[in-house]
Amino acid sequence: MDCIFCKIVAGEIPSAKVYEDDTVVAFNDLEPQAPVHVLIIPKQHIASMAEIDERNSAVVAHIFEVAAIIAKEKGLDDGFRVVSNCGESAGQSVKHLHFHLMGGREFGWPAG
Ligand code: DGP
Repeated sequence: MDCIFCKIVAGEIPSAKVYEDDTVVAFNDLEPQAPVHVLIIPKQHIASMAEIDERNSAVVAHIFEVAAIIAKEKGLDDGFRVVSNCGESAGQSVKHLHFHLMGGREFGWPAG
């Protein structure tokens, strides 16, 4: 499968990893939109949030546990944002489920 994030999981493409365990990996985003911008992804290929169901939803819960760990490690005590773009109109460019963990600046709402 020609998936950039599967290649990062496999170590075929280098990344600046900040966390890894049996089911997920987290690494710095190549085009950071905030002082802290980490992508947290499942090692298993899941195309997007639209493919989450009762068989694979445990990994999403785990990703949120990992997000809290990384946010603490990065000192994001004032707050942070976690976003998953799903589908073209939401701006998803990589078709492997990922959550953007961003912090270190003020964020507007609603997101544009
Ligand atoms: P999205 O647009 O929500 O699908 O986010 C995809 C993000 O992935 C985008 O912020 C840039 C990042 N990205 C794309 N290719 C690579 C890569 O090869 N390495 C890293 N670290 N990030 C990447």
